[in-house]
Parts: sequence; C-alpha cells; structure tokens
Amino acid sequence: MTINPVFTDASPITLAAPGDQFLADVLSGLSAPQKFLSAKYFYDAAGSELFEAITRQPEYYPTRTELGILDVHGASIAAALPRRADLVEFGSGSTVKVRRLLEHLPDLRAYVPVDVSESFLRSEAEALAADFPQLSIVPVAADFTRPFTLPDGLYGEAVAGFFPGSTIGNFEPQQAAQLLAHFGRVLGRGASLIVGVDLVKDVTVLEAAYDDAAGVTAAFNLNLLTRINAELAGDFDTTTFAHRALFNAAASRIEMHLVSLAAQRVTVAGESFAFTEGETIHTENSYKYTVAGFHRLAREAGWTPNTVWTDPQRLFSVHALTRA
Ligand code: AVJ
Repeated sequence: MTINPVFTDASPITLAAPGDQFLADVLSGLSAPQKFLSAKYFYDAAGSELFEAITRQPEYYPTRTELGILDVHGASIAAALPRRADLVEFGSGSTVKVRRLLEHLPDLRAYVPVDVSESFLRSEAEALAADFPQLSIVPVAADFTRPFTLPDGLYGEAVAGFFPGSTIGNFEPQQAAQLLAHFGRVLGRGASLIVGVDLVKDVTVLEAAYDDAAGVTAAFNLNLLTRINAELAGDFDTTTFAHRALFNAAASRIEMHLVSLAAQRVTVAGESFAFTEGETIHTENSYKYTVAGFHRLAREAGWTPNTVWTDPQRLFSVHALTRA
C-alpha cells in the first residue's frame, strides 16, 4: 500500500463538522443544579494562548516535566513503538512534544496529527514538514473523542497513538477508560499507545499549579465567560466572578470553578440564569493518577501496560501500552 507524499500545503482532511454543540452544552450546563461547563471549550484562540502562557508559569509543572521525560527517555519511548509505524497524535495542538519522539523515529511511515482546530493543524504541520522533510504528514481535522476512521492508505504494518499532556485527566475515570478503548478501535489490532499522565502528589503543589501567582490560570478560566459573551450573545460581567482551584482528594482530581461574587442574573442566547452569591460554575476536572491506578484504567480499556517513565520527583508519568 502506498501513502500520500509529504503534504506541502498541509491541508487537513476534515472528518467532522464543528457543529453548534457549544450553545446546547452551555445552556444545559448552566441549567444543572451544580452549574458546569465543559473544559473542552477553554480553547478558543485567546484560551489557547492563555494555556500556552500557563505552561510557562513556574507553578505549572506538568508541561515542562513531561518535556523533560521525553528529552531524557525519548529514545527508549520511541523504541517501544514498532519501526515502520503510522503515528497518530490525538488532540495534537502544538508539535513540541512529538518532535522529541520523531527525532528517534527515522523510519516512521506517517505522522497523523488529529485536532479540531484546522488552522492550528495547518500551521503546525507546515512547521513540522520544514524540520522533518522526509516525513509524511497527514493532518486530520476531527474531534478525537468521536468515532473516526484514519484516512485511506494508513493502517500499514503497525499503528501507534500518542496522547501526551495528561489530557486524559480531563475525563471522568469511566469516560477515560472509554476514550482509551475508543483509541484502541481507531488504531486497530496490535496497536501501541504512548500516554502522558499526571501523578497524585502533595496538595499544595497541585493547587498552586492551578492557581498561579501571576493569575494566568484565573484569566484562562474567566476567558470561558468572555467566549460565551462573544459567541453566544452572553452578558457575563467577568469582574463579578472569581477563579477557584481545589484538590478533591476523595475523587483524586483538581477542580476548577468560577465563583459568583454576588447574587445576579446572566443571560445567554436569550435565556436567563440566576446565581446566588458564592454559587459556582464547575469548569474543569483534572484527574491525578497513581501509576498502579492508571494501569488498572488501561487494562479495563483493553490495553496492556508496558514501560512507564517518570521524572526523578515522580511528578508526571509517560506510559507505553499495547493492545492485543
Ligand atoms: C491540558 C487538561 C492537561 O489539566 O493540567 C491547565 C488544562 N487547566 N491549567 C491540565 C489546565 C488549568 C490541563 N490539561
């Protein structure tokens, strides 16, 4: 089977229309007894930039720690993948992490970044093509959480997945297991998967990572309201909401909320929502795992855990999984 040559124009293959799920999700989330919004909506252009800024904050250890693991162990992580594999990155975003693996994968057949943001996919694929001229890059514009099939010509000898950044932590454990099982179906029989998973640690370290002194995470959280105002005709007064981050030890997760500082009403797309003073909108969960706990989750989803790499302080972990 042949594969497309290097995509010089980096045109993404669109597999799913974005749809207007945002409005429906916001209206139902704000109607719930515990108001909530899905963390996936943080990432508009401003939100994506704020997230990049979060990763540069001294308190936010996950990104630099995972990059450190990829730098130190990149060769062994790459060695856990089959030689002539097609490598699919779920929710690729920036290519800064996968570069650490690509350096050690000279025989890779294709790199398939999957992301909802077409423009980001295109610019990242172009930059990557300039640095890895031998590599076939097949960008796919799709929501990686929904069922999709890889483009024709993929599914070669071996397919591997890459899911860094502890994005898995944004899903409820049950959903996370379903997502890993879904990756297994997308990648097919005999697939390998490299997953980045943030680890349980001291509460003060965890809470500081989600409430940096410079207020970048607070701005990131509040930007969700700004986005609703702009895209869904909302009238949130962002000065009357405050960022809150706390570690829920029983659930092993960081929770982010937006706290209403007053009793108030807010309108979104013509619908009115009442807030009492102190009432919160739950905007994100970021689950933290132990190595054993993540191994259980992976097994439940039909994967076999292999090697796990961590940093010396055991802040973060990178797992190699294989599928029968
Ligand atoms: C991108 C989901 C891994 O949970 O640490 C960072 C998102 N939220 N600061 C995380 C996030 C607030 C991040 N993930």
